Amino acid sequence: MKVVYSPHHILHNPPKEFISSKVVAYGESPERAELIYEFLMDVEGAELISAETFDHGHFFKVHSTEYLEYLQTAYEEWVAAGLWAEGIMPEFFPIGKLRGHRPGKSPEGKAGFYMTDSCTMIVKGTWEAVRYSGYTALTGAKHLLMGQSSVFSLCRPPGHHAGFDYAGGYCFVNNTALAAKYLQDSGELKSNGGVKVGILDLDFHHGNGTQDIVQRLENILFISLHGDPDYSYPYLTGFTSENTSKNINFPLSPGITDENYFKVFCDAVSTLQQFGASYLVVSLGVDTFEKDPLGNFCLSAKIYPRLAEYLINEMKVPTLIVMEGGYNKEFLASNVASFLKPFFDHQP
Ligand code: SP5
Ligand code: ZN
Repeated sequence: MKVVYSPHHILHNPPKEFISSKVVAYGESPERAELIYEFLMDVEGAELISAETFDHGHFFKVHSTEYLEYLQTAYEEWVAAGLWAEGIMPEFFPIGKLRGHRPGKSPEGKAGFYMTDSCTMIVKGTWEAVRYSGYTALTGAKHLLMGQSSVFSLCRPPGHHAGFDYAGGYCFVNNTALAAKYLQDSGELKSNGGVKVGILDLDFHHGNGTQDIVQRLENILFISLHGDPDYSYPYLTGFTSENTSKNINFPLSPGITDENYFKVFCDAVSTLQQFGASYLVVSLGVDTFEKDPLGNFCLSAKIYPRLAEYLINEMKVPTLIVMEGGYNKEFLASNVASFLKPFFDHQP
């Protein structure tokens, strides 16, 4: 099975984040992707390939023009204005009436307009890393269209908290949405008909950005299993009250164990089957693991191959797996590899 990777992610290495009222080392580090990459190098069945570049037109289908321009120019503007050269962290979070309708001209105003939290920082190399993370997802999607039954896109930075016009939760470009839209458009060209794409988000956190983007698209169903937002980031989204014909949220209680999680997972898969997805994109986060520092679930390492096996046997559609979160460095790579193992073994 092909595993797509690009070393450009190391250019995105923010020094710190502000979390729970404390300044701490940035939790989403280059080491994360490196650990997974190095682990997979020794796994039989993993064929490592490099990301190709793509036309930026694909990015504009899931993000606003103004927001993408912001990502490309923000750091230079920030430094030119004499602000902190290490990176951009918003100091101002405009809500309601304060938000206005335009970002204005100041770098501070733009940061507040386009960024949702203080655990996400834009540094000098962020755009370069982010666009290659998008290319990594697109390369994976391209290989599915070329006939692969499954591909793993080792994206970093992650993407599922990035909305149509905002960054947040360590995410800037929504890699999963980008790949889903690309699969749909290119799949339509191939088949001359409407192509449905299912997105299954297994990261511990609600994929608020993906939810935001799919509302603007057709024939994509987004299903997310995540920690109940009454206890977990992103706190204000991920409730069942947000469900539409385009997204279904499954908020789950702190401490949930393998059996209860698996039951909900089976319901989610059955809904995707009824929807009739021709392609599946999995937003894979292993911050659902019992020892993850950001999650509060009690899932064991054994759940991951079980989930993958079930997806393969039940969905039977080409599947792209896109990397999202997971922060326990001791178990990150092995948990990702355990999820991928059934896909490696099922290659025709
Ligand atoms: C992609 C992804 O997984 N992004 C997650 C961003 C979460 N950032 C804020 C986390 C706040 C966690 N506080 C929990 C402390 C538990 N000990
Ligand atoms: Zn997460």
